[in-house]
Amino acid sequence: MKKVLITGFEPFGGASINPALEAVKRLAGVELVGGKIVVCEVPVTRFESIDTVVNAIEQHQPDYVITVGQAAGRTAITPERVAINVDDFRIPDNGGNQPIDEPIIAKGPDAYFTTLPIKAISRTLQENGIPCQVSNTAGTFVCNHLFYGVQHYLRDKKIGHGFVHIPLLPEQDTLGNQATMSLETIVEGLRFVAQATIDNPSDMIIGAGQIC
Ligand code: PCA
Repeated sequence: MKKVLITGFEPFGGASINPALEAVKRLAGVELVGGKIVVCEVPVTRFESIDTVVNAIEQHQPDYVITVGQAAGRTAITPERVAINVDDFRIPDNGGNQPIDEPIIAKGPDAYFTTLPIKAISRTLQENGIPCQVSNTAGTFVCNHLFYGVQHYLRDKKIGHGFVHIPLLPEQDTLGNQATMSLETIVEGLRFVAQATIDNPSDMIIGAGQIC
């Protein structure tokens, strides 16, 4: 029986809702084939976000960790390929921090790749009718910060981890011109992300590259 820790960020930037938090509330305790989901809520604050997830990892001792955040403008569930060692915040985080071009870990490697099977995950969701594509940037705000920090903590441990961005919920699209996804589809999609992670100890070799 594998344990999958899925984490969701609280609202940020003056918003009252974050689909990541809404989704993890519904995923708490959900059974998978050969596994079970545990969850935790994460503050949108640099360093505190990493500490929160590291504490949850030490408490739950999961086999896999899937950190999740919202990405306005995304039209699909997007497993991230890479985390980079830089904080360049366009807006302050929930602690009022707004670093510009600061490393997350001084003298850390420039980047860490995901250790989740993102190609197999994308195929699984697509086959189940849920829009999904690999993303090659998690931005430079708290989502990338958490992705990098947790990868750094896990660098010598046998626990798979990756970050997944999800679209806005329909109720967040107050101007009616943004891409959205229903909470039901996001929850179902994240359940498939967890199941595909358990089912694919090594990733599939499937092209998912992009040409700029
Ligand atoms: N999205 C932000 C931070 C928290 C969240 O849900 C980001 O993409 O960095």
